[in-house]
Amino acid sequence: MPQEKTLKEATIAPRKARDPEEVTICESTTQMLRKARRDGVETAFDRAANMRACPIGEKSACCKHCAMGPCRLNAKYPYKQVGVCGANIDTIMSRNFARMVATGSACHNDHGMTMLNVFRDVVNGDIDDYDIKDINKLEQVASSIGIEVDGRSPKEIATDLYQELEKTYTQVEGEIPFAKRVPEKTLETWRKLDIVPRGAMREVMELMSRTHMGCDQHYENITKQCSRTALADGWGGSMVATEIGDILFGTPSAVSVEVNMGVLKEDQVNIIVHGHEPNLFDSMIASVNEPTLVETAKKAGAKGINLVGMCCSGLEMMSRYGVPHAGNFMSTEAVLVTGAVDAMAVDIQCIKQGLAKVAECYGTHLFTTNPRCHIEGAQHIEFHERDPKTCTDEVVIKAISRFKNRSLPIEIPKIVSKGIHGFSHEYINYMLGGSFRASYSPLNDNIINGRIRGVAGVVGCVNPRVKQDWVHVELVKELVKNDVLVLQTGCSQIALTKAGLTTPEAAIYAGPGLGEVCETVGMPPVLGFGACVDNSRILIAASEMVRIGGLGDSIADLPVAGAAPEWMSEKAIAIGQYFVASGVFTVFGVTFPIVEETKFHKHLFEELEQQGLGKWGFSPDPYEMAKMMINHIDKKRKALGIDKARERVLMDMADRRAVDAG
Ligand code: XCC
Repeated sequence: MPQEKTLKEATIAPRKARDPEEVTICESTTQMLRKARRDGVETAFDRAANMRACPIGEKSACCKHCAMGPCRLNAKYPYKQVGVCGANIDTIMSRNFARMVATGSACHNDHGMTMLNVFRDVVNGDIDDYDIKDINKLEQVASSIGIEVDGRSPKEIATDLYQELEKTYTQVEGEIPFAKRVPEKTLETWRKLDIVPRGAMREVMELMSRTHMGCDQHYENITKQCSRTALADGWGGSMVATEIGDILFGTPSAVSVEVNMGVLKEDQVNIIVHGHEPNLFDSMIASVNEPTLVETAKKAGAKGINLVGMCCSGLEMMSRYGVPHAGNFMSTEAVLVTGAVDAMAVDIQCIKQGLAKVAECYGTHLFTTNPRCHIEGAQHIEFHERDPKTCTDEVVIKAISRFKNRSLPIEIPKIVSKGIHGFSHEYINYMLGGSFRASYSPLNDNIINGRIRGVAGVVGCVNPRVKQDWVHVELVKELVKNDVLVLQTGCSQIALTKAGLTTPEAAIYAGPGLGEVCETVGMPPVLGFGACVDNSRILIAASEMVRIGGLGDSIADLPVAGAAPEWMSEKAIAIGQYFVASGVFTVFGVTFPIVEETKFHKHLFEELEQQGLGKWGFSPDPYEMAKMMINHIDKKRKALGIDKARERVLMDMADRRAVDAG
C-alpha cells in the first residue's frame, strides 16, 4: 500500500507534545490531533510547542533593514541603545509595524484587484463562465460613487464602474472612489491629517519606501502613512473585493449552514477548497455538479461528490450559497488527518506550507492553483478565470481517483454545528425594516433606548500560541451577555458557529435587552458577515449607523468597538489599523508587536484617539478584553447622552454552567 509507506516516510515524531485539549476547544480538531499523534504526524500545534517565539522579534525591537545590522535593542531598556544608524526604538518599531500594514494591505488589494480584473473581463465578454448575478447591487454600488444609473444598461453601468474602481489601485493623486461612502466628519478628520488614500499601489509603495534605511524616521509621520495604507485596504481593496464579489456571485442573505468536520462524508468524494478568492470556489461548484463527473464518481463507488470550504473563501461561499464549512485556519492540517479528504485545492493566503507534508502522509491530493502561490511538494494546476473548468475539472478527476484507491482507515469526527450566516449590510437592512421600510433605524433606536448597549466587531484569525477558538468564544459570550451585538468575520465566525452562537436560539446567551431584540427579529446575537475582506461590510454598517442619525456625526462617535483576539497574520494588523483610523477602538489579543511604555506605543494606544481617530488596545485575556470594549462603549454612550444606569453583568461560574447547559 503506497500510502502507508508514505505515512512512515513523511512524518516527523513531534518532540515536545502538548495535550490536544490544552491547545484547542474544537472537539473535531482535538480528536484529529490525537489521531495525528497516533499516526506520528506533526501539525502547527506541535511546531508551536517546540518553537518559542523570538523574544526580541515579538516586541519588534530588532531592525534588519540594512547590512550595518541586523541591530537588536533590549526591550527591557528600550531607550538605552540605538541601532548602528542611530535609529531609536520608536523608529524601529514603527517601521516594522508599517511593513506589516503594507503587506496586509497589499494582500487584500491584490485579491481585490484580481476580482476587479475578472469583473472587467466579464463586462467585456472575455469570460463566459461568470456573469453579473446581482444587477441591483451593481446599480447600488455604482450610484454610491456618483455613477449615473437611470435609464442605462447594466453593461454601460458596469463599464463605468470598472473604470472608476480601478482608481482604487492605480490612482496617483486624489481620493479613492469609496472615500465617497465615508461619513463626512470622519472624512474631514482624514483630510485634516492628510491620510485619505490616493490609490493602494501608491500607498503601499510609499510606505515601503519610507521605511527604507535612512528615510522616514519619525514614528508619528510613519504612523500617518500606516493609516493611509491601511485605509486603502478597508475602504479600498477589501471593499472592492466584497462589492465585486456580490455583483458577480450574489449578495449574501440569511442562509442555514453546517459547519465542522462532520460535513465530510465517508461514502463520497470529499473536496476542500481553502483560501481567499471566490473565483476558484465558484468554478469548483460548477465542476462538482458536472453530470459526467458525478457519474464518474458514482462509477468509482462514491455516493456523490461533497464540496466543502475552509477559511475565508469557504466563508464567502457559505454566506452566498450555503456550502458547508469544515473549519478555520488552525483546523486545516487536522482535517486532512481524517484521511477522508480526497483533494484540497488552495489559492492564496493563510495556506500553511505544513499542509504539503500532512497531505502526503494521508495520500490526499494538495493542489495549488494560483500563479502567486506555489508550494514545494504540492501539485500545481493553474487556474485561469478565462478557462476555469480546465483546472477545477482536473481537481475533481484526481479526487475521484484517490477515492477509488483509498487504503488508509478513515475517521471523521461526527460533529456538525448549524448556524445562520450571510448577514450582508443589505440583508440587515431588510431584516430590521422589512422590504418596504428597509433601514438601520431599528438598530439605532434600540441602541439609543439601551436595549442594545453597542456593537462589537469580533474578527480575525486563530493562532496556535493560544487555545484555538477559546478566546473568541469567551469574549463573544461576555459581550452578548452584556447586551453588545456582535458582528463577525473570518476564522472567528467559524469559532462561534462551532460554539453554537450563530443560531437564533443562542439569544439565551444574550443579556435581557439584546435577547429581546433577537427574539423579536428572530436573529442570532452574533451576526456572521463572511470573509476577512468582508470587514468592509462592517465599515459600511458603521457608516449607515452614522447616516441614520442619533449616534453622533462620525464613526468615532459610535458606541462600537472591535477585536481580533487570536490574530496572527499581517492582514490582521492592516485591518486593525484601518478600523483604528476609521474611528474604532480595536483590541488585539495574543501579543502586540510593540514595546510598552514607549512613545510609539503611547501614540497608537492613546494619541490617535485625541486626533479624532480610534485607538489600539491589547489584552490576551478575553474577560479583560470584554471589559475594555464595554467600558469604551459606555464612554461613547455617555458622550452621546444616551447612558442610563446599567450594571455590567459579569458571568459567574453558575451562570456559565447554566449557559453551557443551555
Ligand atoms: Fe487567515 Fe482569512 Fe486570519 Fe483566518 S482570519 S487566519 S487572515 S483565513 Ni481572515
